[in-house]
Amino acid sequence: MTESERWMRRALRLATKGFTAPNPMVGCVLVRNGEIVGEGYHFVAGMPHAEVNALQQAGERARGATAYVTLEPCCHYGRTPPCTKALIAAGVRHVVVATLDPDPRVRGRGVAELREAGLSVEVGVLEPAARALNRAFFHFHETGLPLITLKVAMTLDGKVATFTGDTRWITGQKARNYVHRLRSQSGAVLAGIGTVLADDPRLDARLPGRPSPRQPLRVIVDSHLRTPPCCAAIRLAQQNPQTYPLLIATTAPQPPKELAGSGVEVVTLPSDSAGRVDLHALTRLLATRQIISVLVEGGPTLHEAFLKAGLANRVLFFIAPKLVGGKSAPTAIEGDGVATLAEAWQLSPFTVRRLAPDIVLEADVLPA
Ligand code: AOF
Ligand code: ZN
Repeated sequence: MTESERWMRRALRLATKGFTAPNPMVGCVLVRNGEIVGEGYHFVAGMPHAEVNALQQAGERARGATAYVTLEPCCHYGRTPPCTKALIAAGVRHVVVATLDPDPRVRGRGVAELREAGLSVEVGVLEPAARALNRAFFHFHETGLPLITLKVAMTLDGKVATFTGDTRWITGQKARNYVHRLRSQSGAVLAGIGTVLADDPRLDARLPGRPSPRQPLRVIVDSHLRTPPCCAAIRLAQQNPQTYPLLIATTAPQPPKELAGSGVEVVTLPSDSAGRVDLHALTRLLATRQIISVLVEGGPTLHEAFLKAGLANRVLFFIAPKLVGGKSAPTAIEGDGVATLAEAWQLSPFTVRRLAPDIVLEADVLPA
């Protein structure tokens, strides 16, 4: 590993501390004479960028330093001023960038501006890792759609509930904490009406040791508006609609009176051929709201509908070392399924992570 790669690896690690959607996670390390003089990361959208935090820590010591940044420094006025100007003003001499920024407001112009100001810029150090870190951000700016992940928590025999409907809990504490972290990093968390009626989920992010983590947009896919007005997800929105926004996606033309003024947004969307919410229309709607990643938390009918619509990009299966059996106990993916193995949704090879006692399997859904 070269010296540049070592510093970049440190910057990548720092970046993962952020909860930045719809912004990318970015880390920055400032090095002078082989020593770190400042480092920082982007914590949450609307707050200063990684470079600005690192520069603030370095103060005068940034003069003549090399900046290792996991993403091309921005050159636009967004929620915050451009990082290029801050780096130039601080007297940074060299900038090492892992990958260019796909945001149309930047796209190479950040690097060009730094070079015009006389800084030397190197691009491409640990690029694959930097792209993987912000996969949703790249996916969104390259396709115009959010990255959609199907999340399942199941027993080893593929059940997501017992035959009586018991679901609490299938996986252990570590796996559940991990899911809350994912929720906090996701643009939106989705659940189908079946799951809302069966489990009454809050769909918020709760992180141990963090009293007010960033919250995703919560979405209930409810074709015929059966969401009970007193369910936990709605109560949360009523208490604090700014922090806990809730959107109900339906095909029903008229939102019921009970929901008016409750802090819940009801959106009527076109229906698919089965009379359910058209998931393409829903995905496009989320994209217009700058939702770059969506965690679909079930249930099994909604998961199958996302696969059938060709919209699911990846699957994340938490598998608990438990067996529950029961031919009527629901499994991870339901709907009608496919008739033959030739029609099966093909996945990439798994990556495996242990969150004892559970395991997590992750794979991409390959295009049909
Ligand atoms: C950087 N460093 O740490 C981040 C960058 O609304 P704003 O002002 O926060 O701008 C968001 C855009 O800035 C985002 O889409 C991406 O292009 C860039 N993010 N750039 O130089 C950072 N988070
Ligand atoms: Zn910036």
